[in-house]
Amino acid sequence: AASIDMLNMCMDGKHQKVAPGPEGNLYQQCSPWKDNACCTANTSEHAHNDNSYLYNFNWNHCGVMTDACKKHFIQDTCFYECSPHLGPWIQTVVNSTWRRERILDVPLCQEDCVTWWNDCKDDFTCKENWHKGWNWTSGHNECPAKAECRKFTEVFPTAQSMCEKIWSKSYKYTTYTKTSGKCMQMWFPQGPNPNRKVAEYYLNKAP
Ligand code: FOL
Repeated sequence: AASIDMLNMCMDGKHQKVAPGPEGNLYQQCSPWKDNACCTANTSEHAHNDNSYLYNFNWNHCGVMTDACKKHFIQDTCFYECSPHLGPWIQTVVNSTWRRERILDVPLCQEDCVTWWNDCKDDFTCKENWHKGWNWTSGHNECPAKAECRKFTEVFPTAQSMCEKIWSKSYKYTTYTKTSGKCMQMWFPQGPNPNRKVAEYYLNKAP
């Protein structure tokens, strides 16, 4: 509809607010979004937990995930739940039990993807796509019988493969750097959200 502000909106996911707005406090790694967020304080806190109620997702499905690696998954959760500037990449999902909208091909800054992949090099996983195909009988995701735990770098030979495949193309790998204004930053310091201008760039660039 004409009244939708593509540069300041929330996706219709599982936990996002209906509209973005200030939150007095957001927890730790989600705090950069506190001035204008799609996540609540409660969501931001749970984003930091293992097997959190958000998706009951178990980072430790192939042994304990290292803290160095996990911090990027926490940051990804903050980005996914809190970002008010994903409008240009929000898509309707037809067959989903848990969300009506998703993000597709969000251009991620190269450093954010590469440091994430580098910090997970000592970790293990059994699946390339973390959205689908888990065994949920225990209440959290476990590796399905046929899937063996392998090194992250075997499952994801490149940073690009990890960032693009792990959440079914939520992200698009780019070679743009954080100062370019042409890629979205998962990590940014407290202050004005640099991703608004990036969303504006892609919105106006669209055919
Ligand atoms: N981060 C980003 N950047 N993009 C995302 O889309 C994203 N999504 C999640 C977390 N961080 C994200 C949510 N993760 C299931 C698995 C993972 C998950 C949410 C739900 C799940 O229930 N999978 C079932 C299939 C459910 C269905 O598709 O209906 C499974 O088979 O394992």
